[in-house]
Amino acid sequence: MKKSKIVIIGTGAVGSTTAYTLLLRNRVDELVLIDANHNKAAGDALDMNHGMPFLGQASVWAGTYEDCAGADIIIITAGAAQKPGEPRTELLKRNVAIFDSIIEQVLPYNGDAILLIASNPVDIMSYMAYKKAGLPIHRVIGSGTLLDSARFRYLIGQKLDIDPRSVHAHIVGEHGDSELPLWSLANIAGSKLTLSEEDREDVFVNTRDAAYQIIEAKGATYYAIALALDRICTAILSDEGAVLNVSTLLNDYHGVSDVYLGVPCIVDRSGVRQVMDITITEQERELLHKSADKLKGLISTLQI
Ligand code: 6V0
Repeated sequence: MKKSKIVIIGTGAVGSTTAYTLLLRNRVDELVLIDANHNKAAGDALDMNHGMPFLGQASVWAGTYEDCAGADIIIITAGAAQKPGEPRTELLKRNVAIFDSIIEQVLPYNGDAILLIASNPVDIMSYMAYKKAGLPIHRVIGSGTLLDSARFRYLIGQKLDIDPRSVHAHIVGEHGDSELPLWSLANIAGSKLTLSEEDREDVFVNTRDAAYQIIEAKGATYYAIALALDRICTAILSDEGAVLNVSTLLNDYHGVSDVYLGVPCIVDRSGVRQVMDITITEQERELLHKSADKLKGLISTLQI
């Protein structure tokens, strides 16, 4: 059987937690950690290898771009941290430069892998990676609103005392401030949610602002995003055809085109096999357009 190989570029809080999650869940045979700070990646690899007597058989090492050869999935979680007082648009420009250089270094060794982007702003970085790499759309995937949808489902589950795995609900649009809840589709076993307007507002605000709350409390968010990335990798490696709210390039999706946004997609071994055709309300459509326009405005400030 072909061994599965995943490369993680950027082994900070998100990258290293994702690596650990993939190992714990036995998802991967070969795991390569690449970071501009090679010592950090080497330390992480050593630390994880010391857990092998408790885990089983997986090879983990701190590598170089040559090690991208033969990888099934290349996850990019590298990013510059915001400097005090630095505007987001400046941070965006620095992150675009980092992505430029990463993709330039990956492509000579692997043009066949699926690129899975988590670095923020994830929808713009995914669009940028798609444009830069020249790979088919279905093989450049952003983590999108999968994490936001998980937060949403968890919070709805808390309100109704229902297991979040039994809550079907979607956040779409930007992974960020302009995202929107699709209340019109939210259901539990096909039944509409019995939540008051007040509860809905509370659930959505806490979903949208979750990252701010966690960063305020401990500086970074990494456990739930690591599980979300693991979920996407599993859907790909096991050829699942799972419906996940990942970020993909939209083409006349409720009138939105030429921007990456998180929407329900069917994910399998090919990557994003298909964007789900869903029915949304006029109000949801308007909010989706606003989210797209915001990202397009930011993209227009970049040289892509
Ligand atoms: P971090 O802990 O600062 O790690 C970033 C890592 O990237 C560091 O180890 C750097 O050394 C490394 N790095 C920087 N430049 C390069 C380069 N050119 N090549 C290789 N490595 C490089 O950040 P953290 O891990 O907390 O976050 C990483 C990214 O994920 C950020 O952009 C976050 O905003 C983003 N997140 C995205 C989420 C999502 O839902 N998509 C969720 C959480 C965080």
